[in-house]
Amino acid sequence: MSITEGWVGRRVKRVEDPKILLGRGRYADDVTPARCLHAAFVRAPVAHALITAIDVEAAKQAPGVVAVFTAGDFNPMCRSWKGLLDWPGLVGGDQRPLATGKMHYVGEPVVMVVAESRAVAEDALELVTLDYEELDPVVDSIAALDASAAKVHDELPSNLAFEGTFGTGDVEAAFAEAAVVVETGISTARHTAVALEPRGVVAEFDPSAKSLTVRLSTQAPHMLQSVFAELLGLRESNIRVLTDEVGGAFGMKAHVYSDEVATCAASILLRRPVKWIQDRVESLQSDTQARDERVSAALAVAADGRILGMRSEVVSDGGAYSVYPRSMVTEGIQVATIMPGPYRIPVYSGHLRVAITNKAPLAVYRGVGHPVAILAMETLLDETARRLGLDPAELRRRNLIAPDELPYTSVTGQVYDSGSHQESLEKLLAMLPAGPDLDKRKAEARERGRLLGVGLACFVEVTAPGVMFYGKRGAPITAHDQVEVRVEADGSVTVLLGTPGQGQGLQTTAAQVVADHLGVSFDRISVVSGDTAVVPHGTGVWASRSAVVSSGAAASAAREVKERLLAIAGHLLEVDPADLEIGNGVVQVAGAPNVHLGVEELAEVAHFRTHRLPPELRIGLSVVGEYSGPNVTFNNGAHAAVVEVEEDSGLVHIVDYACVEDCGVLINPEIVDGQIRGGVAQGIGGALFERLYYDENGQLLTSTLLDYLMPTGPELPDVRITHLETPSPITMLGVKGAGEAGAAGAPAAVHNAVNDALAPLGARVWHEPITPERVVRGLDEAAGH
Ligand code: SMO
Repeated sequence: MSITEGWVGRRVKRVEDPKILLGRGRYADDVTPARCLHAAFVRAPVAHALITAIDVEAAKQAPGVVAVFTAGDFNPMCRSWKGLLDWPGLVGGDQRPLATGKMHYVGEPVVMVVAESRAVAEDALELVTLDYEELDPVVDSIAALDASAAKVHDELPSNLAFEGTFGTGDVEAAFAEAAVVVETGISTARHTAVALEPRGVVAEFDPSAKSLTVRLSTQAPHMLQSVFAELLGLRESNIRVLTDEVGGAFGMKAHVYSDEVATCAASILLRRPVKWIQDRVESLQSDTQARDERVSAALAVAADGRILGMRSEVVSDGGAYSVYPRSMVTEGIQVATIMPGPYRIPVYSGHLRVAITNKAPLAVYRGVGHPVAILAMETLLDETARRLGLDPAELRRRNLIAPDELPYTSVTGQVYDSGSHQESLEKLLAMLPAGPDLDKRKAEARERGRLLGVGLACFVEVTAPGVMFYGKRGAPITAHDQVEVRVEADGSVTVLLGTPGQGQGLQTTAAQVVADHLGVSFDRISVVSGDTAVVPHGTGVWASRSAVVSSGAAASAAREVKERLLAIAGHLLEVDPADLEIGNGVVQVAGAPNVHLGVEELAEVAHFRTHRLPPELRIGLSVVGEYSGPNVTFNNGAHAAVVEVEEDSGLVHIVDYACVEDCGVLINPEIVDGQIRGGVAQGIGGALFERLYYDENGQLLTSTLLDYLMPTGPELPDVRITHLETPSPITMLGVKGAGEAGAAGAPAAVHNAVNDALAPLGARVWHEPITPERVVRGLDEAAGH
């Protein structure tokens, strides 16, 4: 019973924005405690080498330098770490604050200089002499798996971190009976998050209390509280992790980093605050990277276009270390298991190998495997449609899961709880040019020297995974969230989020949910997050989970506070609380609106005039609610790109972008739109621009933003969005995750559009990013030059 205005579903403006827009946001670098020291790192200049000697004496003597640390200083006080989820056979090399014995990738921290200022610390880096003996670099993921390859970690049997096969059924038989077998091979290039705010940490050890306060640009403060305690041997309750604004994270800030642990260790040893703020070169060299995947895949198809079976071969380049705690295999496993997507695929076998190489560690990045899996599947479908002479939309229509098949268990065991797979495609097609109109546009483009193409991509996306995902596999990552809802003495409401709001609008959406479930106005609610000493537990922002899980926790806390308000009001009004209703901050007798009390009056009584209440009444207007979320809930979507390819230069222009997204109940469509647009931009970056280029020696050639191309405003299309709202039957509010969907669908939609443009000339491209050079080469090969 509620007479609320219904804040959920509204395009409420984000409460986070005024602060950020006015330059009052607080990022890691905005806080400098008294007596703070500043750190800089000597990083590995080569990919693979034995460290033979390090001479730090000259650096130590430099004026203003306080300390120079090498591995031996930190190793006795800090445990090594590696991300080993409980996947059979998964191995990884030990990671430490500073390179120990060997250097494993360009950019690995080797020596830490701590000084009175950052400038002094950086200057002193030049005074460190690092001697090393180069080893054979392991750069190519397939060559890395060869028995003759040098080993990245001497203590491991080989460079194979993990091998597994996913899927079920008699794949051989399906291929034997197929009318057509279509095979493709695609690859995506290693890229990285390029957060506007680079990583940064301010560590402050208090030796008297043995407490450590860490201000950190992270998406998982509570996880890092656990991990810092574990690694540094401190009591977890003595560790406080603070994060306010986070200028971009996207999965990249969900791990333990050597340089960040080193900064904490330095503060402990020096008993002074130590700050380290990353620069852009360090970001491109040492942030976790992603999407370094090669996939070959094949479909067995009946003459009418029905898919009979599928197989795939995935080689994932995991880089040098298995990041802690998520490991280096999450992306590869997602690629192999998500590939069947929204299609009815009876049998499937996906074989995955993850290689260890001398590159920066591979980890999760917005979409985690989805962009690659969807690219493999969707390019294969388009190729199949061409082979069968079928319209690509029609081929999809014949294979998409139908409403009456839901819930649907995929061939890799994923349960799609609900969705609108067919409807999404139809709604998308209605947004696109087709038939004679499309033919006309293609002909008109051709007159301008451009090839016009349309590409589709349909997908499902894993969101809000539960404890089975990381917890059951042994990682110190919780899956549930807590939210505290507190009515203050004046009737205003404070909401304390366990999971931090950090740019994705979580504070706004939490306030909308609390407004509805508590029965107060949105404008009376303040939201606090990002301080582990203040807020209840929350696992953090990852896997499109925070709106799903946090909103459940917020709703359950708000409902309990509402019950308490109604009980107090019932006593004061001498009516049965069951006859009361609450909305917009007013409690009234149902059907008798003149008998009412404001929440501020109730709050005043509950705080200061408790003599008016019977002792058995719960007077605390502060409740921590929790929600574990579902095992997993799947969103679905369909994206389309319209591109024009310059025939002479190979340059790709995206002239239109349309998508249909179904993330269940929309808490705030404006915020979801923003999430989709940002994700699409990153997906387009992967499709057309972004590539961390390691040369044959493992040297990173793209360590500035002059070399590492990213899409900017002029390269990005307007994104037209249609929402469908199929509520999840298994989440508390029917909400599904939305944060990664844009990045998931865009690479495939753009890629298919380019190949649709090139196909009339017999050309294709298979590798991302689709650079002009690759397009021209494709056209040249097709023309037989
Ligand atoms: S890439 Mo996400 O933060 O799981």
